[in-house]
Amino acid sequence: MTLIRVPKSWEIPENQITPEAVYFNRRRFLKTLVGASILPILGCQASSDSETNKELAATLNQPTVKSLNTNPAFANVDRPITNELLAGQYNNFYEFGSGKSIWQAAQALPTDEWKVEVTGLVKNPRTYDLDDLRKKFPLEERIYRFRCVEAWSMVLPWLGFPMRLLMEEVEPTSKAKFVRFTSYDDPQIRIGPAWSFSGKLPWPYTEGLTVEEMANDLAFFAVGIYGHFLPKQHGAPIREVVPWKYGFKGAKSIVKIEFVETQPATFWNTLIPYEYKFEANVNPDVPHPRWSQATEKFVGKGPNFSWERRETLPYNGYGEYVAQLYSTSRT
Ligand SMILES: Nc1nc2c(c(=O)[nH]1)N[C@H]1C(S)=C(S)[C@@H](COP(=O)(O)O)O[C@H]1N2
Ligand SMILES: [Mo]
Repeated sequence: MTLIRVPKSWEIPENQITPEAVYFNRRRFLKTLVGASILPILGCQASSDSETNKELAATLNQPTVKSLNTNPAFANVDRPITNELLAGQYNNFYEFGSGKSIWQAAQALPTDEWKVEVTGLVKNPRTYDLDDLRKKFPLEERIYRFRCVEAWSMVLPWLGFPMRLLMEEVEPTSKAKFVRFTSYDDPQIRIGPAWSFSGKLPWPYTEGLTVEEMANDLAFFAVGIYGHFLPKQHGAPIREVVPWKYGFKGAKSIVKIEFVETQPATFWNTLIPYEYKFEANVNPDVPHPRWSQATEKFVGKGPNFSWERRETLPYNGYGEYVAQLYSTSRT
């Protein structure tokens, strides 16, 4: 094996660091150096330890969503649904750590007394509690491709409702051009980093869309996954799902939805604007500044992690739904 000197963190130029990927990649690098199996790095430790496996399964075993219909337009995709145990142990949720293995730490998220405030430029401001989120809007299942900006992908069966139904209830005014989503944040509970090589992390996690994007058929609020209400690691009790955009656009554990006039500041775009754009549509032709986006590593049926190399599709395969949003609004 070639001996490579691992640069100290202070020797790595800032432009080589992705906050989203750095800890994971450096861990992988270190493990490779010591000749360890690749499996623990991919989050497979659970498969070899039945106690941990049981604990993981318990976190996923949320109440079942009853009388569920799969929306026929989103019942099939061109690849298998990702194994539930794999999706539930390989997550991005920076509030609970910068690695992928946050599922245990995320159990500290307090979801029982949840409230989501819908505010800003709307005719009917509302606050929804947990029961409203689960019962007010008719729930459906949608099987969507999911593409992280880090070039891994999954297929996930979400349960929830189109964002448009919420818009119809709160009625954004004609001044509202954007929406901003804010994730739950309690510095007492958050164990994720406060700083990265690019600066101070702008907690709480925030994301945003244009109101046209939010009104699109695909834009979805998920309250469940795999037939159950959301486990905490997936962003309980409500998160955004916008499958034509990179994964970081989908804020988890939302507490506030705000309609605003100008493009809102968002978490990754504030931290590293040249790497994480506000729009962030999946586009195989536009490389990330430090890696290609032409292909992705797909996590499939399992039961163990295996990474299948696939071509990345423009708009993650959803161009027929969303391409017109961009050709007409920006000529
Ligand atoms: N609040 C919050 N939401 C978040 C993130 C996060 O760190 N915090 N990570 C994002 C990223 S980068 C991805 S890829 C997805 C991961 O969703 P999953 O773990 O349910 O697959 O969540 C997104 N939403
Ligand atoms: Mo991501």
